[in-house]
Amino acid sequence: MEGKVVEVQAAWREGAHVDDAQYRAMYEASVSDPDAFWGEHGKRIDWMTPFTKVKNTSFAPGQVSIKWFEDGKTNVAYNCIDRHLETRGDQTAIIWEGDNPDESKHITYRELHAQVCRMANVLRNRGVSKGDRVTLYMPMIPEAAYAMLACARLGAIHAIVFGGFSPDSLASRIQGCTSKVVITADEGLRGGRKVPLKANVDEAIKRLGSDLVEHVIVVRRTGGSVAMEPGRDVYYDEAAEQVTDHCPAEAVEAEHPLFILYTSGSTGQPKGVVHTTGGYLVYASMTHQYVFDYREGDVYWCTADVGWVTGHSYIVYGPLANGATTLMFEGIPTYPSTSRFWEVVDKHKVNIFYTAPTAIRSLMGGGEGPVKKTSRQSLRVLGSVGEPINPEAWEWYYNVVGEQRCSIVDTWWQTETGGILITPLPGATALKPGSATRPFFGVTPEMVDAEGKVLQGPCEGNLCIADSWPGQMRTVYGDHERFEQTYFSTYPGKYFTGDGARRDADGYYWITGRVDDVINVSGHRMGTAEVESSLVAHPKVAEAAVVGYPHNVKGQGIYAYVTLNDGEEGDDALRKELVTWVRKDIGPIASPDLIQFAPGLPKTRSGKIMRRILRKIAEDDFGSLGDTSTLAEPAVVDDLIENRQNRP
Ligand code: 6R9
Repeated sequence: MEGKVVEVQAAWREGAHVDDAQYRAMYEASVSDPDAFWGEHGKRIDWMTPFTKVKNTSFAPGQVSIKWFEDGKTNVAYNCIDRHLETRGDQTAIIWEGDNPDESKHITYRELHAQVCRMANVLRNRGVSKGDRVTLYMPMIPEAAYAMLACARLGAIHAIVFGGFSPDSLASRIQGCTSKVVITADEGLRGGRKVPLKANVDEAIKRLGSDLVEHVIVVRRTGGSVAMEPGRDVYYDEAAEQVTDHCPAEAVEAEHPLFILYTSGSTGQPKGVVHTTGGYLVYASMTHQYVFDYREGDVYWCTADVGWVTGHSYIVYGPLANGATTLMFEGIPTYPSTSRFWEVVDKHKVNIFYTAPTAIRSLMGGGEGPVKKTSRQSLRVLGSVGEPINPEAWEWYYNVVGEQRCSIVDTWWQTETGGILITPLPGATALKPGSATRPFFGVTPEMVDAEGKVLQGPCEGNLCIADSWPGQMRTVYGDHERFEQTYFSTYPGKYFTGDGARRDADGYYWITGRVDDVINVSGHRMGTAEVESSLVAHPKVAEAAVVGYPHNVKGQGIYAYVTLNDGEEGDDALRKELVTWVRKDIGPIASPDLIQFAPGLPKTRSGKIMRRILRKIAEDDFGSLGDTSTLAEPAVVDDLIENRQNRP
């Protein structure tokens, strides 16, 4: 094989779900006859009405339509809870580890059932029924999972908004899916600091300026005092006392929406990605089992937040559908110390650990000491997700955290894909540091050049997927045309991921990052257009262009070029003001890292900003600007280089 290879260890193969030969045989079967393959694996979940049709999908221009198991009926909460009660009612479903290391609790499947039924009844008493949208703006507490599953139980559609988003961002998402009910907490707690969730909800509702939101359900987390609007707001514990812990799970069609999750793209406002019931759950549970080589009795921990897709598929739905014990962590990797992750691993004897490269890189900065003082003997599989993992971070994860004993799964996927698409399998795949390796069952990657020509063999190009898989998003909420336009029009007949990749001689994929105007900051997606529109909304700003640049810890940082209105002075005070402005407007994850005041931006004669040049200057790589002959005013480039902000 080409390049550095870490072979599958005998210990990883022992007891694993598949070895290399089995992977190859199953992969071949999955792509040569998807109906037969998924017809079989579709039965891994329980159906109230069994399906007879399996795959009915089209990527054809103008008629994109994706349906899986369409005549079956099931319920996601039933599959994640009820079906386990007989065999594992007393097994821990969720281990909750609080921000404060002295706080943790175990919730059994039986307790989970009672809690979810209660939450469902509280929702039902407030008029929530099948198809209604419910917005969740929650900290990482068990009630977040209860709320997700309670919606699923009723056939209601949850739309989670990450707790780090601003009131404005929250307002536009509540509006986007017209939620009449919002579930939140008084305050969140992260790294010892309080997050004013309820106050943000109040502010968001004020900005909506309508009576769209009829009910706000407030879980008491810190007990901090918050304003409660009579008739609209209710404390969850008080409402829960009024209802029973019995609530039937509603059988819904396989294609009934399970959730909406907003995500950034290269243009416009965030899109509401829609995932449905049957195919999503089959895919989330199957990938969870095979990718992490999940085994009966394992303690599994994914450090994501439920506000992101990773939290949906790999904290809640995949693991619980598999009857696993899933750990939910409220805190951050560096509180109270940089040993926290590993202390939690030891405390709860975690076997499978799944985190993001940005967390690994930030902990790497603290050296081996904080890791070495913990045991980590329980660990068997280490996962990575969210952005390309650089080989140095991979090696550190493998050598220091896993002591060369644990397999590493670098899992490539997206909000849109519902579950993992390209990944090693622990017992099957020889690893290459920095490569997401090979496609999961049923996934057909295709590399195309800029003209859409399909490339063969080793190559570099744009990553597409040729055919549908069960976990794929079905539409953009309320805008199917935008769905087709965004994902199926660049290379007609294919799903375009927005990522660039390299395929090596062994058929391994190396994701190189986004090829569109999306930047990836600490594993979080940000559209450059969103940050730009926030900046230009500032009264002193005339124009703005935002690009990503390499950042040691975050992967990419946000670099903003800002042109001020005539007469305005660009100084450090204004830089600070603009950072605060964007934080308030979108949320802390959108804060620009570097701001360069620019008298002019490089534009073509037709007025298009040449981002390629801006990216190069932000990368401090202006020796190779390429062709600048089409610029309207070539002189602006000299000024940009002269005043660049990213200097070693
Ligand atoms: C699950 C998730 C998706 C984008 C995706 C890609 C990047 C995610 C990656 C990876 C390289 C990996 N990405 N995992 N790049 N290797 N293992 O992160 O979803 O927030 O929608 O982001 O993240 O660029 O297109 P989402």
